[in-house]
Amino acid sequence: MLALYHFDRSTAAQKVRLALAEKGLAWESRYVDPGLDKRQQHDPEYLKLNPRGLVPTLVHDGRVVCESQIILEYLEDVFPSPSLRPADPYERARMRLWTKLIDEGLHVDSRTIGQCVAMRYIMQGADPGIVKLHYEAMPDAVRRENDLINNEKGLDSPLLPGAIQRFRKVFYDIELALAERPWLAGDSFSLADISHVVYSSRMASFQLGGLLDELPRLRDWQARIQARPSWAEAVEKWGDTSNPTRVRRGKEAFPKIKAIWDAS
Ligand SMILES: N[C@@H](CCC(=O)N[C@@H](CS)C(=O)NCC(=O)O)C(=O)O
Repeated sequence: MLALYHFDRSTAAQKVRLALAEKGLAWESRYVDPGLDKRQQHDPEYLKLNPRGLVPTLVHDGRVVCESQIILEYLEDVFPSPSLRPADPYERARMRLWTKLIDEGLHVDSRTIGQCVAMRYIMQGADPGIVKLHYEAMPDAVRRENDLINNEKGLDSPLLPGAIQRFRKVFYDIELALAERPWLAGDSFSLADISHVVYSSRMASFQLGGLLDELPRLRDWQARIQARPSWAEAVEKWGDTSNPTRVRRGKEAFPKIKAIWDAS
């Protein structure tokens, strides 16, 4: 039996749900509510499964697997068909060069952008005592320190330009790769595509999709993935919600983010 601890808009959870949907696997949902009034990711019982207090966590026949990129590979090893890893070892290596980027910083960069653009306003609007409790309980020190800087400085955060520059570089690399082949790792849709598309699509939910207008192949690739049945099942059904704060603050932030992007 497969159970997934996750929440709706989490990019890391979206990846795993996409892989599960592509493979047609049945799974039980264990929803972890990250709302400031619940913070279920910090529940002691959940921390026993995932000591970093993050989603997703997969439990397969009682065995716990954390970290979305590791979960993707685990699912591939245990449920190899249909395959989301190229058969050719060279293409497989190429796939892993792409997926490696996520844990080298891209996921953290995505959080920085979201926090500076919109999430800081949610924190600012909340009861300061609850926000304090939230950060005191957060086990991941890097995430906590980044958030505190980003919440305070917003679009002037020293962490923001680097995050945007790194995304711009990866998106341009994707554009170049797609000039030669239909999918990131080669001829077949793979974990590389799943791992990256959740970040490019997240740009739109922060009203930053316009940054991608200059990348037509990336846009086409994203549209091809979003047309797959797995997207409706794994992402849309759960709601990659563009809530009013994200929409309003994203629109306000766009000119400044675009200026950093253009200067990169
Ligand atoms: N490296 C981890 C990152 C997971 C992660 O950042 N999860 C976020 C949602 S995308 C989360 O649980 N956030 C809750 C929090 O920060 O308290 C993975 O890939 O699984």
